[in-house]
Amino acid sequence: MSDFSDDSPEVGRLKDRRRFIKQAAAGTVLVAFGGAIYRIAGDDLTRKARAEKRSDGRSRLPPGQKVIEKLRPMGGQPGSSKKSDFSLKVYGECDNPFTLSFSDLLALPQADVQADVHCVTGWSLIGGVWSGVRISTLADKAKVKPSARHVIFEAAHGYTANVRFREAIKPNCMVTHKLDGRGLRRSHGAPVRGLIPDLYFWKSAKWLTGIRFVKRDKPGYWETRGYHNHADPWLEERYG
Ligand SMILES: Nc1nc2c(c(=O)[nH]1)N[C@H]1C(S)=C(S)[C@@H](COP(=O)(O)O)O[C@H]1N2
Ligand SMILES: [Mo]
Repeated sequence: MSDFSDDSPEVGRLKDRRRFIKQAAAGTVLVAFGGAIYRIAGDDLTRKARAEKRSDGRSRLPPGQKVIEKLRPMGGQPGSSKKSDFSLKVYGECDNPFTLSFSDLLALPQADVQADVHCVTGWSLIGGVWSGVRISTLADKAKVKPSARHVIFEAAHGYTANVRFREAIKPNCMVTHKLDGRGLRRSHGAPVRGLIPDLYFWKSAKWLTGIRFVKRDKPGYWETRGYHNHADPWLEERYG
C-alpha cells in the first residue's frame, strides 16, 4: 500500500484499511483530546507504516511521526461550511482566472487520491481516501503562466499557506471535499480544503476560498510564525 494517487474507485483499499485497523485495535490506547475521545493507534500500526516503502522509495512514515486512526481536529477559525456560501477564486499569474461555486467544482473532473497526512505535532493519518479536484486540473483550466512559481492557498479569515508550484501540481495535491467517501466535517474545513499530503498538514488550508498563482513566494500564516517555509516531513522541516 502506498501514497500514490489513483483515479479508480478506492473501495477495495478502503476495506483493506478498515481490516488493517481492526487487526491493530488490540494495541490501541484511548486518549481525551479537546473533550472527545480519540484513538491513538498502537505501536504496531506505527511500526508497520514505518517499515513500508512508498513508490518514491521513502519510508511510508516520516521520522518522528506516530499513526493515529482518525483525523483529529486541530482548530483554526472556521469559515462557513455551507456549500451555498462556497466560492473559490482561482487567479493570479494566469491567463484565465475563474471563480467556482460548489456545483462548478463538482462539474470538474474528480479524483480519488489515497494519501497519508502528517501533522507537525507528531501524528499521521495513513490510508485516507480524499476526493476532489487536482490542483493540476485547476492550473490547466486557469492557463497558468510559466512565470508562476508558487501557489498561495487562501482560506477564511486570512489564513494562507504557500506551496511551490511544481509541488502543488503533483497528482496527490487537490482541493478536497470528501474523506473516505463522506463530506468533510466543519472542523476539518468543510465544504472544501486544500490537500498537499507530502508537506506538513498546516499546508492543507481548511475552509478554502482562493488559489493564487504567484511569481514570488509569500510565507503564510504558520510560515511567518516560526514554522518552516517548505515543510517536508521526511526532512523534518518543522521550524524555520
Ligand atoms: N484555514 C485554516 N486551515 C488550516 C489551519 C487553520 O488554522 N486555518 N490549521 C492548519 C494546521 S496547523 C493543521 S495541522 C491542519 C489540521 O487539519 P485538521 O483540523 O483537519 O486535522 O489544518 C491546517 N489548515
Ligand atoms: Mo498543525
